Amino acid sequence: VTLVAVKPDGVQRRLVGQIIQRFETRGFKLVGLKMLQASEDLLAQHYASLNRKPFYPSLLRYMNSGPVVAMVWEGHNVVKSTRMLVGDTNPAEAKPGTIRGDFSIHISRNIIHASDSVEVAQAEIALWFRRSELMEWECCDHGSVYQL
Ligand code: IDP
Repeated sequence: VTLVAVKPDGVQRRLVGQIIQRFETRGFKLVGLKMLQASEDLLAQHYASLNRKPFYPSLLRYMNSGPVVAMVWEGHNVVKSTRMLVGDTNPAEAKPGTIRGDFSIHISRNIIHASDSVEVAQAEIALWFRRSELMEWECCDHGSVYQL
């Protein structure tokens, strides 16, 4: 499982539907979804590893500037595959066909977050979601997406 969040610029630009569609059509399973205004406390924990970067204060202001849509996606190799779907952190380096490469231009407004390792994903999901907000369900097309 991995954490994905449409950042405030992605919500403002009405890209939520297109972003969800990319994960659904790929075959991943949605197990958590909510819209929220991220608190400064949540964001400080989420971006703790970046707190010495010069862009950190503006990053927190950006992420706190409006609602975000947080999601948890499940599937084979989902952390790595999601990073590939999302594209490079800097949209100028992100390939066309990736979410950042198709929908964004500047690193400070790159529209989406995705966990960058399995360990980080576990910690981020625990930070953003309660256990009761995560659904366990069977996709009826499981045998068509994966080898039986
Ligand atoms: P990631 O989001 O691809 O995992 P990180 O290096 O963890 O990339 O950076 C977190 C977020 O901080 C980026 O998605 C971007 O919004 C912002 N950021 C990273 N580097 C810069 C920068 O040089 N200028 C402005 N914002 C940046």
